[in-house]
Amino acid sequence: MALERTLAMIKPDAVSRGDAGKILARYEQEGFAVLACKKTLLSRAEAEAFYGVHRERPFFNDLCDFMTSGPIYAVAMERDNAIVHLREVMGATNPAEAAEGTIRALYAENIERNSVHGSDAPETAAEELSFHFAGRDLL
Ligand code: 3AN
Repeated sequence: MALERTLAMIKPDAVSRGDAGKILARYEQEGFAVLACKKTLLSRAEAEAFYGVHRERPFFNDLCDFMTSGPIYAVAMERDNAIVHLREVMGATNPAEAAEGTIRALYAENIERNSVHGSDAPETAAEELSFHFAGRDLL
């Protein structure tokens, strides 16, 4: 499979606990090359736009509160089969269902404070990469 790009985020729970470096190290061990990485604080409007697909879901407001509660890391990464592989390494959305050894099994507190995000398809990866980074940022 050809090289593919995906967008990861390390969420406020993991950043505030000091786990961001450990999660990034895991991604590097998994063969991801980091193309760009920034620590940033999402505005309310940015969080609502990023998670716009979930606007009608009951957890939308809480999710936006959480995602704006502290800094995140946005990370552009590249690997063979990057999108599917990252989702496998992350584990299930609900950490109670996440397979042993996955990031969410290791780090997530609950289904909302679940430590990491990864794009779920090529179209969303392209959108989410350009949400956080300009093309010239990706090295
Ligand atoms: P994933 O992050 O695994 O792709 P999505 O896209 O379904 O999961 O959900 C986006 C984010 O919304 C999740 N990472 C989680 O923080 C939050 N979320 C999803 N489902 C729930 C839920 N039932 N209750 C609270 N928060 C949720």
